Amino acid sequence: MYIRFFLLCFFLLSYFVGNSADISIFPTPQKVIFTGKTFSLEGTFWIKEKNTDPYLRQLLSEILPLQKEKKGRSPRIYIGQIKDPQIKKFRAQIPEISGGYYLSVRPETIIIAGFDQRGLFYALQTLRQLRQGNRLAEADITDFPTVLYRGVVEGFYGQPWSHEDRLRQLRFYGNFKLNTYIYGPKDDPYHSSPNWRIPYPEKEARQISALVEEAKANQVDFIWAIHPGQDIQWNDADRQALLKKFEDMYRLGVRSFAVFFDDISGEGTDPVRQAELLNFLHDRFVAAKPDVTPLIMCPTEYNKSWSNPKPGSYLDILGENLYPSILVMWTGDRVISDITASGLEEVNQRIRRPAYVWWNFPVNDYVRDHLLMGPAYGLDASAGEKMSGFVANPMEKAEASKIAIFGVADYAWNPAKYDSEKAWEKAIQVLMPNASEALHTFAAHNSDLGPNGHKYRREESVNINPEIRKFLTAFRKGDMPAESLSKIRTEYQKILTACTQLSTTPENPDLIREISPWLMQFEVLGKAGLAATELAALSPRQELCRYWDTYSALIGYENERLRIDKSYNQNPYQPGIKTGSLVMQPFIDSVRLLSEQLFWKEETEPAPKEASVPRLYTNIEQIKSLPLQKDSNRISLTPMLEVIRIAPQQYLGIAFPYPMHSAQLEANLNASVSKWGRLEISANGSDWIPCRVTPQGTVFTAALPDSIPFQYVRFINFGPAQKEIYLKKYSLSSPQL
Ligand code: 14T
Repeated sequence: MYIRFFLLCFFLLSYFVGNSADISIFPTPQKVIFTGKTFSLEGTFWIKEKNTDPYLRQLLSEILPLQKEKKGRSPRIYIGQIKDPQIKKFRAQIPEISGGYYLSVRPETIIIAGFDQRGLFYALQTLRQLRQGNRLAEADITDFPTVLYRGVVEGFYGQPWSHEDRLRQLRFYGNFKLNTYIYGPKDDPYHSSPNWRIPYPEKEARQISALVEEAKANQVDFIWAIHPGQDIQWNDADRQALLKKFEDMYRLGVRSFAVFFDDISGEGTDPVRQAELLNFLHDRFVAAKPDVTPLIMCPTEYNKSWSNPKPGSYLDILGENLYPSILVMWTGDRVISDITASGLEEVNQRIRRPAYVWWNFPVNDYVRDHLLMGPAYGLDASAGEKMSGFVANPMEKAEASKIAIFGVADYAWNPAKYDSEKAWEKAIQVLMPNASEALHTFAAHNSDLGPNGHKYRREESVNINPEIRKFLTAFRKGDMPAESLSKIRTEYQKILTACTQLSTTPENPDLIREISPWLMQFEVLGKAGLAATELAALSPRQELCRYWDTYSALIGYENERLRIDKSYNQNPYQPGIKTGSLVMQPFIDSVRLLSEQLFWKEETEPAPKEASVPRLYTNIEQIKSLPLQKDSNRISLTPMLEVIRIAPQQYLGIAFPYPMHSAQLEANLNASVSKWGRLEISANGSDWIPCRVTPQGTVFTAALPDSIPFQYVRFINFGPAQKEIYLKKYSLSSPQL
């Protein structure tokens, strides 16, 4: 009895001792016991079995010094899968799930037992993390993934990842136990309409084969996705074209496939046809080959807010018609969405299977001027059991996406124990072990997306934010809490130090290359922040010269910021470079504005508060939170990638805070609108005057008259039917802006 009690105490104690030592394994294992002890790797290791898989032997030798024969006190290694005789004794300890493993590390014996080849590979990844320099930590680990398929879907709009990006990704996935990479970049012509029917050119084909190989070596399933819905004909010719393309890809080595029906309109959206096609591909392709894995499909109604809730509609039809083996993707309650257990329960009922989660984070194709490098949070600890897979859609910047992907690896392996903050810290250390503090500072201030059409936001600058709020509240009342200001100053100083470190570190050159324009902007932010804190501390009455110098310096940095914003990353969607946009930049703007007010007070008129600005004017719910983009002399609705449904009497336009005359409008709604659409202006928002437009394909322009001042301009559907448009361009230029 007593002995048992002592044993229990011993185990509990050693567990905590082990945890407090500096060992952390990622993704977080299901069950770990550390003894708290480590032992030296000096004595070499031997494997008794002669016929250990050479690939495994190679992997193992990269972690431990191996020898063929027993010499002296060298520890013995047992390595194998559950079916192998050499680990028969340990069978009971191995979780019977693909990827499951049992790992026991002691100075006398090391047991590396996988349920399957993948489990064995994962046991070795864990073993690598138990090594600390020349010592190995003693441990007993029983581990398996909670979510079966875990990884990344390269599914964003914009420049697809390069071949080298992808190779680096696949190695990273192997290291952190992700087993899925879905290839589906929207801007690969051979993935989407109309060229999905055409085989890849030779070079691209060879690269895909190379990726398949690299994926295999890292125990990752390479899944090739096709996106045929925008122009698919529901006839035998297109069905055969798809089959043929799959055969082409099979010949290149691909063994896993997906079909995406997202972001399309028209004929292709029919759920009966979609299910028929998927079932056909299953029968004729998947079932006919010995080594092809179950199909994955992305539905057209891939999130709750876009799905018809009526029983028996789209999702229920898929649920009923699709073979049970076919996996169905889902982004959550919205396009960009946190993931909840209850949300999944709802959709699972309809699609009659556990959803395969497509998480739209850290994808930034709708906020391309921001980097999303903060923690991956908003993932329900209890949702793991309710999904068949979990894949993240990343940024165009592959290396920078790894921070979030690391979080995804940790979450999907063990959702119940996921700690987004810890995973974030660890990811940063993994990406830049020697400059982690600098990367930490950069990532902490490059997390939020800014205002966007999806209303998805992230925390940013969380440690300093309370101090900044406190300071500004006091400063607005005429106080100047010096201690608070000094803390803020230190943070901007930290930003500058981080910039120096990041731009000189030899670590991770690919990451540095990707973030380099943001790094330039970050440095300007640091300098402007220092100038702002200095300005805040000065009295315009007593220190006029210094006040003026500091103010001028601040304006100089402001101009530098705008120059960078206008020179780099000039994509047509969200051009520019934003950094620290939630907290650190607004602090600078506020201090500047308040200082100006302080300075002008008593001298002359008070400086104008922020003037009211043009607003989006629409009654279409789908786009109500879409931000406007302001340029010199031009204001635009932010272009959108999604289909916009515009019902009769619905409109989209701009409302101005002052009367406008002589403006030039240019719009491209990707539709010919002359039969049902009209451009109108109004002075008061109730009496409308139609304008003459000049159509040219799907583009139309209009010269808005200078005889009639107007405060509203709108495009309205005056026809009897709902129409589908895309917001490719909608901008108004005027010298008044
Ligand atoms: F298939 C999906 F699950 C999905 O999310 N599709 C796209 C995806 O390729 C894109 O990267 C992501 C983020 O922009 O959103 C989906 O596409 C959209 C969604 C929209 F709401 C494209 C335009 C939208 F307006």
